[in-house]
Amino acid sequence: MADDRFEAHDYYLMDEFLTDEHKLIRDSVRTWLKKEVSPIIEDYYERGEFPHQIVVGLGEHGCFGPYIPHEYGGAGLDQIGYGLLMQELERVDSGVRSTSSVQSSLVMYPIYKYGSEEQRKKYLPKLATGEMIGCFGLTEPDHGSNPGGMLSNFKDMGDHYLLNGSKMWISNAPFAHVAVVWAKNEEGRVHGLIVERGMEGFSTPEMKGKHSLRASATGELLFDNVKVPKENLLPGKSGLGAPLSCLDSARFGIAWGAIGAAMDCYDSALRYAKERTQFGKPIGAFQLQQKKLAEMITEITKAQLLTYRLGQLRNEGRATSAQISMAKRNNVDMALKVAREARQIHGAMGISNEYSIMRHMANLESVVTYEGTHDIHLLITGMDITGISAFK
Ligand code: TGC
Ligand code: FAD
Repeated sequence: MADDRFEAHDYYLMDEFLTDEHKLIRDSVRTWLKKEVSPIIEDYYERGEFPHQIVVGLGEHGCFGPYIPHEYGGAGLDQIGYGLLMQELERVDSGVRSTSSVQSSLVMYPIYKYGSEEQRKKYLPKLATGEMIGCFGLTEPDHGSNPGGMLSNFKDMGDHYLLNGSKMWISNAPFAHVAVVWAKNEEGRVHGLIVERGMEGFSTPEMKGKHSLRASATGELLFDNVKVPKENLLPGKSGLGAPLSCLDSARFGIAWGAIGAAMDCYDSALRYAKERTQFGKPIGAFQLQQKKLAEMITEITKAQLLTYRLGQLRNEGRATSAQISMAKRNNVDMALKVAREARQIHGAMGISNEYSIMRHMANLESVVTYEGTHDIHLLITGMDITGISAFK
């Protein structure tokens, strides 16, 4: 995507709902991404590497802890401002948005919400600038959709905790300085622990061979009798609800991010349909291509409306977890469908790395699975409307 010609599409004039601050932060990160990230992202994706040089810029544009208060180094934005940042990042690459989601909602948020004042002061300002990178360990080799079955555990040894177990599929793990790790105590209650790189018995091997999210690093977290200082336990909340509440915040960001990926695919397909000629006409003149484009912008617009309203509810503290699940599920599914249609409009060029479409499509296969799969979010809606859990 060396030549980033993206133009945003706002079919229902949603910009009129945004404040000047919203537009300023969105436009500023968009300009930076076009200049600094779009030209390099394809290359990093192909090499399967995270572009570390963008970390400082992500911090400067408020992408680490967008809604964390200024006093802890965050950008102090509302939920719609946070959502707009995620939309812009994922417009360029889901892996870039992932890095920001994990740092913001899965590392900074639990430390801010459930950490002690000492933990907030120690970690949050460095995480906000990117001087420190974090990761979030919930998933285990045998416990993905069912994190409540986790086996990672810790014992109280008097002056420290002893942590054992393993986590898998952890974004940012290979280079993270800190990990927020969820493990059970001797009574089987889930707690969050801050584990730091360098602690004896803690390792983070990288997972290779991904065909998706290649510009984001993924790894394991292995704990072999790791001595964790007692002051590293998050004191504010225990139980599975603690990590799941962090997921609410990250899933909300993904709902916005997926719109960004869809907008990029649609924008590229619309331009291509007007420029590419077959049978003596632009392909955009054919009804079949118009149908695809019209359905894409309809679905993008519906997702924008759903997500903006969810942002309002989040700002008022009224959004439910089930509402967030609906938006995450709908928008990622929508983005995948838009990506597939956009690829077809580009014909053979759609599979080329001259366009971002195949990269978005492959990335979205991770996004539709992580932070709760497509099926799990449907079952959360089912449980919410019937009052009956299909999980147990
Ligand atoms: P269940 O019995 O329903 O709930 C256990 C306790 O948790 C509470 N709870 C929530 N609290 C806050 N927010 C939510 N979203 C919550 N959902 C449930 C619930 O009230 C209960 O509290 P209490 O006090 O009664 O104990 O739990 P369950 O074992 O039946 O499982 C429910 C299920 C399947 C919905 C849940 O476990 C789930 O969401 N599974 C999906 C797992 C998942 O999303 N993993 C994500 C890992 S992190 C990740 O993917 C990062 S990708 C990062 C990137 O690169 O962007
Ligand atoms: P499984 O739970 O084994 O599910 C397999 C299939 O069974 C799915 O289709 C699922 O929908 C279906 N299924 C499962 N249970 C049910 C049910 N009750 N009813 C109907 N169908 C069901 N995790 C972290 O903790 N931190 C991270 O930073 C992180 N980053 C990730 C990055 C990437 C690139 C990827 C791919 C994953 C990441 N994950 C992370 C893990 C992710 O959250 C899990 O992959 C996800 O929760 C699904 O778990 P699983 O892969 O074990 O699938």
